[in-house]
Amino acid sequence: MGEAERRRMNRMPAALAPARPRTRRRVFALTLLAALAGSLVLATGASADFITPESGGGSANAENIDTLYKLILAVATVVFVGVEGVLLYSMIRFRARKDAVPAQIRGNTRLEIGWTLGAAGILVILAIVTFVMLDEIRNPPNSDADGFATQRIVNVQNASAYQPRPPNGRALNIEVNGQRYVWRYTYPDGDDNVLNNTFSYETLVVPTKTTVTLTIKAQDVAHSWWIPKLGGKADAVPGHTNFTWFKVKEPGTFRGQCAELCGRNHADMLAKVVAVEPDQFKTWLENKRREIDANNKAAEERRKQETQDTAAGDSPTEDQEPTESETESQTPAQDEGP
Ligand SMILES: [Cu+2]
Repeated sequence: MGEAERRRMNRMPAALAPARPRTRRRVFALTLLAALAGSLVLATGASADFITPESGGGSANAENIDTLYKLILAVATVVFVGVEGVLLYSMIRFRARKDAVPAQIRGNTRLEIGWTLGAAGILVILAIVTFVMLDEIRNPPNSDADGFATQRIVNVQNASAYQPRPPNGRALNIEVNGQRYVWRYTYPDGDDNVLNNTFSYETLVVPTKTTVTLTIKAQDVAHSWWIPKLGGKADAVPGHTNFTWFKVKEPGTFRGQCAELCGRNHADMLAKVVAVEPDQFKTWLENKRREIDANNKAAEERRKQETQDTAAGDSPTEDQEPTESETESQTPAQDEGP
């Protein structure tokens, strides 16, 4: 008997052995359990903010993005577990050895129409829910009654994108300017001249309960504004104005960073949003204004001093020119010389 023949003979009893339903059921149960456990580990609650978007600032856009993501993830998990479950069950339950003739079944029209309509129905429902929620994600709400007093948003120059604004048209509109490698924030002051506005770098201070709209620009290369807990990213592109918004409920600090590789020190381009109570914000804004004014005044004095010094002599070394009395006292001494 040849080697191949013997192997074939040895395999025969196994192929003909009667099914062992209890073992199969146990394998199936264990597999299903593993699949369920796996999907639970991947599910939202077990790993909050790990696979789902961050939120927590109370800003409706970030919350809605997060909710929408979790909703779709839940539906997808149910579909995944269902499909994989049926697949694994069929593989184990109807497993057959070589040469077995499978049951001859042709298509089941009712079943096929059923799962086609089912899948389409799930997609339609998800699409409707998405479009309903998209409105609250894109369009800012009004500030709360006890929020910071804001002005009407005026049209931004060179705005080439749609600027969402609250129903009453009022918001604290702050310009975010990306530059290598820092974020600059310009706060509104009510007049058309932006050169004398209050500004800050890196840390953006905002009032709570107030709709903050951001006008996002870049002055050198493309950057990307991103504070994960306050919503999605917004690209800062030279020559183009982008918009986003947020409305923070409670005071807090929200960190982020530039999300577009913009050069050697891209990693240092951090951003921080500090939300404070509206009256605290008012005080901060006034203090910042005073600080900037004081610095401007000091710079002006220095400039004036330098102008005077330059007028007094042609070169800086001549600034230390001896005074008249010194000159007089020196001159006779020189004259007394031999
Ligand atoms: Cu950058």
